[in-house]
Amino acid sequence: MSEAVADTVAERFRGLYGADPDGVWAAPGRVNLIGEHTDYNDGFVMPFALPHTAVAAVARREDGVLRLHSADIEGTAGGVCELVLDDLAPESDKNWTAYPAGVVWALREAGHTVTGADIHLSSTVPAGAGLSSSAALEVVVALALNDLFALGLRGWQLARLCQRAENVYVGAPVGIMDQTASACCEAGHALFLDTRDLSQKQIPFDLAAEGMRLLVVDTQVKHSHSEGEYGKRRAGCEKGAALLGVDALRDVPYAGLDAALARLGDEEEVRRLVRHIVTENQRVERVVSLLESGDTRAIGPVLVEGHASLRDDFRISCPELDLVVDTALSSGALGARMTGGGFGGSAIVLAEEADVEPVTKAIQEAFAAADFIAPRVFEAVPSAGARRLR
Ligand code: GAF
Repeated sequence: MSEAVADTVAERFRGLYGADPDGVWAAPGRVNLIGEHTDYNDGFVMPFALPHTAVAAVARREDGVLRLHSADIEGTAGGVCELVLDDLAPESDKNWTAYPAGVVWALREAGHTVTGADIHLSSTVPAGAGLSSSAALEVVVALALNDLFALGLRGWQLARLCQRAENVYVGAPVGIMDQTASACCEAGHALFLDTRDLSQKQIPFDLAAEGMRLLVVDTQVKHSHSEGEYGKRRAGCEKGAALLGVDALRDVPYAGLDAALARLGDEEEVRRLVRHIVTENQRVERVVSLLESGDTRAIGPVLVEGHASLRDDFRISCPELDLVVDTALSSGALGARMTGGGFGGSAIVLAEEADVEPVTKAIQEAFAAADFIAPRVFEAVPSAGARRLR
């Protein structure tokens, strides 16, 4: 499978640039099992990698030029985009090319020697679906350049540089979860990540072996206009931390939540944000301990609590996401919740293998009855993180 993909992408590279690439790399999108919006609060997250990947065929250049091409990434103009490395400047590019160019900019800004590259990219990660298509693009380019320029950076270091590219070059105030997931996840595992110091633990997560499945339901509601709302939530969380006198909301312990909320007085909106973050961190810890003790089915209700908190306290759900969750639960699923940044995108559904068909059918029927666009449903199998294919 990855051999065939690498062949195709290398072949297209040759057609475009008239020479062989130096190598071919892949980096996946991700699904977040639990731990939403906690990553810019120094908290806990638990994503796993999807089989869907961004693939890059890359050749090194020495002349300070970066050439980028993709035939299948949304927003692709079609032709080869040629950039001069010394001219790369934050927020100068509003196209998809800002993600790979931003990575080159971030590497050079951090003092690494990158002298240019020819890149052809192809991706199967659905765009705008809350499954980290942008992080996959960033990480695959970072990994390729790390290898070709012998930079010696580790996965978490690449993730930090990719986050910087997205924060400063692209101009989106995202946290560190998606890039770390794409760079560091392992097949058959979910990644328990402490976003404060990026310490990690791979938690075995093989639902099929236990007779269950995890479905991704892409509502097809694109969340591309959500940056403003995302930034507002982030600013609200930072305000909460400042009012409570802590570095980040991660520092408010679950046992101290009521006291913290009382201190926030009539700051109703900030109180809701704080309550979500503090309870969400605790939910991640509960899920980790349930998985580690082999009580996998018991994570279902925790996912549902997480959805309620995102819907009612953080206020980032939408009718389509709520319909997936409500329908999944009423048709027999073990748990369900929205996943990713919110305002559209995807939900996840945990179900017994035997219930996958009826639950999927019920969701499809409910969407048709509500006159929503038909959702895209697929099984999420925890897959490998970023890697070199050849
Ligand atoms: C988006 C962001 F990119 C992540 O950093 C994270 O905040 C997530 O939304 C919400 O958990 O995917």
